[in-house]
Amino acid sequence: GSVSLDDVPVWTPTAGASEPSRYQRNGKLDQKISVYSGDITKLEIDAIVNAANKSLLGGGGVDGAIHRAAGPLLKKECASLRGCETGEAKITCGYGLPAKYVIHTVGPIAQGGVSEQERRALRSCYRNSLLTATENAARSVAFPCISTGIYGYPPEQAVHEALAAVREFLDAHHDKMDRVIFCVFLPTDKELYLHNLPLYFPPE
Ligand code: AR6
Repeated sequence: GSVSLDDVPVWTPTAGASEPSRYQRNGKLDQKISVYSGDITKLEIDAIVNAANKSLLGGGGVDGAIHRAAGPLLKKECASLRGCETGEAKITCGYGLPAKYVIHTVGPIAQGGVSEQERRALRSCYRNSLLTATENAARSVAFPCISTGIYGYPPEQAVHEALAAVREFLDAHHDKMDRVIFCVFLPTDKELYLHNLPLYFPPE
């Protein structure tokens, strides 16, 4: 079955402590971030992000899982989009998914170390996906760990681009976004996110 966001706990910098705390944003309290371990195709959410390739016509990894779960109409709409550049994002309906929309973004391919251009491109994937969401009134978004599978971007570097981009976006467009879910698939990614979140969302 699918997973309601009501059942996805909000992350706090003091998880496990008796008093729930919230990270500070311009002196105000905030609770919008979650780390969710599992299959992104199961989430009942406004938008899931797809780690696609430039063709937008499907592939392996999370892209393959999303296309399988959404059904053939997704590929049909994707074909009409005529591809997507690295670092950019395009939106479609969710079709058979419990998510209303799919935001397709194309991460950089990392080969033998990460260049500054690749780092910027990965950051842009997160920023442009969130911008595309808000342009379509999507107020809850789930991200996979873009580029860290088939595209070979080191997960321990990618996590910083993901967290910095989301923090920056929430600071600038706070009123337009309610929830951002980092959907991790590997236990090692869960550890990386939980370890690094307090750097970007420090406790009050
Ligand atoms: N839910 C959430 N995360 C998942 C799922 C899932 N169902 N399945 C895999 N992951 P990847 P990339 C994780 O390779 O590196 C495709 O062929 C996975 O463990 O899917 O950006 C595209 O068409 C990893 O942490 O994406 C492109 O050609 C993360 O998703 C290329 O792969 C991303 O791994 C894109 O490569």
